[in-house]
Amino acid sequence: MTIENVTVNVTSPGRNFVTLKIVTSDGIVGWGDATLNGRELSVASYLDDHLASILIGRDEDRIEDTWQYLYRSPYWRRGPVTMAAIAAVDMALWDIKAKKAGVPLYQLLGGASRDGIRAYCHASGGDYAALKDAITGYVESGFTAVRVQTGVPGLGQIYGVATNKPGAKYDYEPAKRAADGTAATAPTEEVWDTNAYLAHMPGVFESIRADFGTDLRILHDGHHRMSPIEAARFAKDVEPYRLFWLEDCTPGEDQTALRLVRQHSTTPLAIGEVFNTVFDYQTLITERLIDYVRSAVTHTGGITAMKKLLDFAAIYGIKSGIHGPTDISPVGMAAALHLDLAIHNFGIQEYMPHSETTLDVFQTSFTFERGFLHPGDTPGLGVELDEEAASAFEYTKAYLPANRLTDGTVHDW
Ligand code: GCO
Ligand code: MG
Repeated sequence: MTIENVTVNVTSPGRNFVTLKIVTSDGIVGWGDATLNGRELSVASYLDDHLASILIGRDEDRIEDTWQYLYRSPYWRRGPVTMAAIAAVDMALWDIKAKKAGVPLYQLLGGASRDGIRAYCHASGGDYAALKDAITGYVESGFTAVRVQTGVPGLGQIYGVATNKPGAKYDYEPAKRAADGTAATAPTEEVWDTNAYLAHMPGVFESIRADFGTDLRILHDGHHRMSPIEAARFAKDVEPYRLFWLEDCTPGEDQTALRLVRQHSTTPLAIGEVFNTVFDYQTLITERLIDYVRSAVTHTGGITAMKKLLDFAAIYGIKSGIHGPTDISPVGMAAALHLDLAIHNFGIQEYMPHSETTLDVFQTSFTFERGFLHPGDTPGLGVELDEEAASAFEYTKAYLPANRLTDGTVHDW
């Protein structure tokens, strides 16, 4: 059989998503996530304008060959747009292969290596009282691992901290529309002060340990904002609070920056959500500078590439921590869960539940119970996009915020 039809769906049920649909000549449908937060239409164009016609007539079973063809044959390689487009094709082909075999995808990846996938959620609050309230809510709902982000005295709204009042909802949305819900025209800007942050955070972790004990897994995201020496000091300062990981402490493109952090501390390090190939990790993995690989299946070329990356990491004792915010669609999330269940070097899975509006459009078979996720046993990835429901939600431009230091200097993400 061959690939007969390739279409790109752009929809915005609460937030923007780009989904690839591949249909084979015998009518099997495969779905792939191509959502690149704040740059969605670039990937939609890459798929529509450059890849769709190449795929028509190809044998849908030749997943490895198709991946290599899409990655190696063009003159231009890598980059988030290209790798998100390749990821969507790859996921859709694995979805088709598993549907044809009549098994959930994890069976084709070697079968389950565990019964459930430990998930971490996002708890945040403008001050410690709100953060504590959020953590308490998540612990009571069964989470055994919590990412904590909080406001810093003297600074206003900070990325990763919910604006919602405590007791309502503790998550934040990683991209912003205009205040009235219509399309944004530019990113909002936030003010950042690394010194104030470094002075404030150790006390927050101390309070969390005092209030929640030693069992709770605590994670924290630095969002690439520290210099190498600042990150080294921070990682050392928070050692007594035994973080599960410190994520993205330095800018992602400088792999050697983490050498300095590693020399000074035993706080476990995670990085990679902005990476898109195994080459972004070459130094980090071979020199054992990190403990967790944070890539998204959606931004790293799909299941084929992610499996190889994680197998490479396994040789060095490095585990997975696959990216799972709301800007990864339920299709991309399902791809992560099948990998999580199958690989041996699973670490933890990020889980930021999608809104009900999103889940009305994407029908999912994955489950979450008492802190653990499972992809379900529906053949394929286990997610179907309801195109009719999706058509009611028009694409609405939204941006991740930018940030500047207190003197107005543009700062790192
Ligand atoms: C995380 C993140 C996200 C990203 C977002 C970018 O989940 O760890 O840092 O909030 O910033 O996915 O699109
Ligand atoms: Mg992150």
